[in-house]
Amino acid sequence: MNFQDTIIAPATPQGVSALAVIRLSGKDAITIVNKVFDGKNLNEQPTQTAHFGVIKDGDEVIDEVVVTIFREPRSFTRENIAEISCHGSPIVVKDLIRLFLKHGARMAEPGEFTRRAFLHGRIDLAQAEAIADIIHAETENARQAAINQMRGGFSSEINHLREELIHFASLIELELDFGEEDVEFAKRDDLRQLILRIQSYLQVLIDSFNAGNVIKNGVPTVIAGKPNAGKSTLLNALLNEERAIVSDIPGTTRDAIEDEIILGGINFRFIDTAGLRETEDVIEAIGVERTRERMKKASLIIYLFDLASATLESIRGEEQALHELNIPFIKVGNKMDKADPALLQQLAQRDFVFISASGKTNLQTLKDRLLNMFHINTVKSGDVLVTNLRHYENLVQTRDSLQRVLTGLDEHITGDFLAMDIRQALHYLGLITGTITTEDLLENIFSRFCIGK
Ligand SMILES: Nc1nc2c(ncn2[C@@H]2O[C@H](COP(=O)(O)OP(=O)(O)OP(=O)(O)O)[C@@H](O)[C@H]2O)c(=O)[nH]1
Ligand SMILES: [Mg+2]
Repeated sequence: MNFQDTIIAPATPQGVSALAVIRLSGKDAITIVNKVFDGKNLNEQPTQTAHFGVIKDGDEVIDEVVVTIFREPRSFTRENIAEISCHGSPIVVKDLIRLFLKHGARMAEPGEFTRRAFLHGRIDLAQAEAIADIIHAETENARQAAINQMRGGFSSEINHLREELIHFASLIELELDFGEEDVEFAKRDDLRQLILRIQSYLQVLIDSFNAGNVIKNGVPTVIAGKPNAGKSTLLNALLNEERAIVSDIPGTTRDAIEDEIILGGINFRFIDTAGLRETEDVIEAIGVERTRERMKKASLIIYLFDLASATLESIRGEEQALHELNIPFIKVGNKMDKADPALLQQLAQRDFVFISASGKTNLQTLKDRLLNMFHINTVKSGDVLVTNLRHYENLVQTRDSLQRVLTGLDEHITGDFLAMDIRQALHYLGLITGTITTEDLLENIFSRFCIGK
């Protein structure tokens, strides 16, 4: 990838719309557009201004447009940018892009605009990742969490703490230069105080990841149970849609069927599965195997018991197997309309939610239970939440390295070892905001953007 080039990409989705926007960024962005723009001389216009005119290929008018220009460094990429608002026809967009390619622009790679913004110091890596999250946010909460991160989030605090730590690291390294002499430039007590301060900040961020992850990625929730328990009926009832086939023949569902709904600001992805049983049917057996795999990977299991046919003994056996999975679950007794009152009595103290999926009875109780598993408040402007696994992992690594520094201080280890652990912590902190990067990491992050971002 050559960052000297001037790049171009549509900034709006493909398809017919009232307007479409094409964006160019790079040294020649404005001059390239100026070559084909009939209106004013764009090269003489100040930054942050919009200009009406027509774009011509030779004598042929391609479209009437508005060109907005941003001059470096006052633009998103800190390069010259020209944004062309044209009519929202795929043909117009294609013809305009082809014309600009002919005049020296090249197609942008996915995420290249944002990558340039990062390379020019306009945003840090965590903010760049937040931009992708904003685009992909599916709930109000996810959007707000991403906006907060893009607007600075924990980046500035982390950079600040990192600088304080660098200060100590260099003092300790200076001590090492004095070799034999017994000097101490870095006051050990001050260092300990600083690390304790950083640790408590890191811990708040680390603890926020549980909620952050749920907010950003939703909760994959597997609906499991024996054949005919009413799993597909429940999925349909939750979705308010006849999504899965329901029948009184055990073994109806084979492939997993999934769909999402937003409850209380959280995106739940419900996965209806094949009923659990030993079976001679080869296809059904594959389905059952898949159910077991899905259950192991779920964040939550809604386990359905068929109260019309279960006994206390059979229920105990299923409960046992469910506990062994070690995954959060909700025990749901379905077909309460057909249940033996004596059985209901026996189960009363065993933490069941009783519903009738076909009668849509008590579904609200089940939904409340779902939400209660996740204590998530509405995300407000300014709340700092870690939603990104990469950030979370680096925060944990930083905390662990700093813990080694603290232990080292307690054991009065020598400066060179202290310095090593501090450097390690600095490394992980730097990875979060992108002070330290590798080509692979950048490739990995930006390739997940769409073209034009
Ligand atoms: N009486 C009663 N019947 C129900 C209830 N919920 C589901 N059923 C019936 O139970 C039968 C099985 O329902 P399904 O939803 O297909 O069951 P399933 O768990 O998906 O079954 P498999 O896909 O075979 O594993 C159907 O005849 C439903 O109409 C309920 O609350 N009460
Ligand atoms: Mg089913």
